[in-house]
Amino acid sequence: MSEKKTTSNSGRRKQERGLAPNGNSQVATGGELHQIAGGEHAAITTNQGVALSDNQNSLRANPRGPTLLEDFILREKITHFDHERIPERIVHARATGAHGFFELTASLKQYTTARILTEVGEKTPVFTRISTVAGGAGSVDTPRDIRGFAVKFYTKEGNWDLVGNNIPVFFIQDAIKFPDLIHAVKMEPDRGFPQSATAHDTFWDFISLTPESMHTVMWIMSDRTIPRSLRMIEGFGVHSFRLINDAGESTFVKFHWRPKLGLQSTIWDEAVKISGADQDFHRRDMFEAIAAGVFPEWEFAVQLFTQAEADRFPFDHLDATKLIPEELVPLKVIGRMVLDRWPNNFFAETEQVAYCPSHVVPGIDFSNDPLLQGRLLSYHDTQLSRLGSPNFHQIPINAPKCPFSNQQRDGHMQMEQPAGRVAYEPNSLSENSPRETASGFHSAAVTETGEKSRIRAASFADHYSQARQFYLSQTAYEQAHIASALVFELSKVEHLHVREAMVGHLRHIEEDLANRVAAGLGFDKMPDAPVPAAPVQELEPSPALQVIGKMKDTVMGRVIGILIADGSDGTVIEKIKKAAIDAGASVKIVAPKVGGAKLADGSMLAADGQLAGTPSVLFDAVAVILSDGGAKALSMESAAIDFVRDAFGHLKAIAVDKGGRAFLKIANVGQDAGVVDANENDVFIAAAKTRQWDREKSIRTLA
Ligand code: HDE
Repeated sequence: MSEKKTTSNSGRRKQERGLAPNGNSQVATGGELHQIAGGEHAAITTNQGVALSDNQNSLRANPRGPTLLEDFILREKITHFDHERIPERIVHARATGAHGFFELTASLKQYTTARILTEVGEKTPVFTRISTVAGGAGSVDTPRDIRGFAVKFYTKEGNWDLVGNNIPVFFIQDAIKFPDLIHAVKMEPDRGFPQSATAHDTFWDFISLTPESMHTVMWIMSDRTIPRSLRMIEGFGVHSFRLINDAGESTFVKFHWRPKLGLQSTIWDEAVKISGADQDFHRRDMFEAIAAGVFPEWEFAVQLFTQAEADRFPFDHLDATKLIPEELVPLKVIGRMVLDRWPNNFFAETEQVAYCPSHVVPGIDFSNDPLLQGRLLSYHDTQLSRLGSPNFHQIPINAPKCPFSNQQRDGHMQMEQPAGRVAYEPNSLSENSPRETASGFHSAAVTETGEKSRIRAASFADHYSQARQFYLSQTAYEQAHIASALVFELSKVEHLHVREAMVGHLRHIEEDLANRVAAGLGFDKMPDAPVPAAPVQELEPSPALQVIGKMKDTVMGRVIGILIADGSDGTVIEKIKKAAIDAGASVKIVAPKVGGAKLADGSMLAADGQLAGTPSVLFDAVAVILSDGGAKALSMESAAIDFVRDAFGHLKAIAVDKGGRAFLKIANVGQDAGVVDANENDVFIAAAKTRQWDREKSIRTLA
């Protein structure tokens, strides 16, 4: 074949369009810098540093002939691409992460030597990852699920990972049950569905046979598992940990995160619709908040207690299915965390970050909670398989920001090149190799006695008392949501005996709850309750366990959507917008066309969202500002009808002008105290701070 360069037909066509045959605006050769639109660019190279002259065409025997195996450029690019994915986390695969800082506001010097808890005013960098549990990495943000709340503190004394959840209790008491729990909740192995849902047979079958799960079941059926925003969830370390002071004394501690914006949840029907409208609802919300400089913030608080106090609790604090009510051991706020920087690269940071509960610093230690003890093994093991090397700590997101050094060597993807002949300790050959330090990590000196056995402590036997306490602590609205969630979930369970077994457990929690769920499931007789392992205790209700009770009287962090159309009154829109922004909310304009609407005064107002793609589920409250003509035009738009119906159905405040009110009528939407005059901005903002809870009974049958 001739060596002569040929130009293909497509090459000729590109040349006619002013492009080089390879598609670039100018040909780059031999690694020199070349010009394409946008300025000077370094030469694109292979991973060996060889500059590419053509990144658009593979090497072919002739322009229409077979591709040659010789093409190392093609092979390198495709092979790297083939290996781009690493195993996703078996749980907590779907997540949002951000950088920020932790600042201590009150010292715990009396209790611990951990510098991060003693140096008031010191700022420690953090990377926080908030996740769902059951779904895969590409699943939606808003299923009913627990949220993982993992914080890596890059302290001056090493990395401390506090790997918690947005719920203070867990399903099981012993780590050995975790693989079964997760296999039960994940998609069923024969059919590969459902993705990211507890509403299926295998989950409820396992739960119905695991009475210790009942407390967590109450939490997951509550609105805590359908949060409005990741900025509006609490976080809990769940287990008891120990703090150790300079005298070697230890104090038990539970860790808490409390959101500055208060707690807020969605309505179940709303969460379902958000999943369709914006799969990335929570990730986008966090991204937008950080981009706007409205940084997500949490208070950090501790509950501190001694062994003697723990001995008086009506439960065992080593049992992760139990919480310590705030009324029993008050929370002491000691710091705050602010997330102020979005990662540069999702994979490098949010995906590769490796949390391990075993990462603690001197002054912090573990309790004997058998669930925690199992986790101390699991996470490191998981990282070895996911990140593929014992050197995962060298990945920038995982590397401590303080000096670290030891005699561990080699392994896959070793980035360090330690010099010298000494790779052991102790040694006498090196003058500067790392040595032990007296102030280094010490475990709490605890005496352990007793017989080795596979026996659960009798103090772990009470499975219903705190479940009952949680249910009775809720407002009537929240109780109705719990009952309705149970009816929804169990209605998806095909096996009647599983539904019955669950209702049997509910009878120990609260007979009225069991009755409501049984009625919702259409039972004609009440199933028997199982024999409890320990009698149910009557515990004082704890209002701190509510969501509604912990909503803040604010619209900060909330979004108000204003639906407009051609002919809308710009003055009214502007006033609502100003009132909302002054109160700390953000505002989005929704119109039938993204280019905007022509207002009554003839000016154009651009939209932030096009009506069909921006339903009201994306907002906390809405305003409907329409001319009579606009209302009429929108009466033909199902997206507009759904907009107002859903806003009403999801108990949101709605501000309307004359046209807006007419449109509600067309859409057959009722009027109540939450539907306010668009000119009464204060009334609207006040209504937007909450949900119209009383409306719910008039529009939805709850269990
Ligand atoms: Fe986890 N858990 N877990 N877990 N967990 C993982 O580790 C495990 C438990 C939690 O954003 C895995 O790196 C066992 C309780 C969070 O990267 C894995 C047991 C709590 C995250 C693992 C538990 C959690 C994980 C999967 C029972 C709240 C995400 C990927 C003993 C206190 C961290 C990974 C992130 C992730 C094991 C129970 C929270 C498989 C064996 C209780 C927030 O190692």
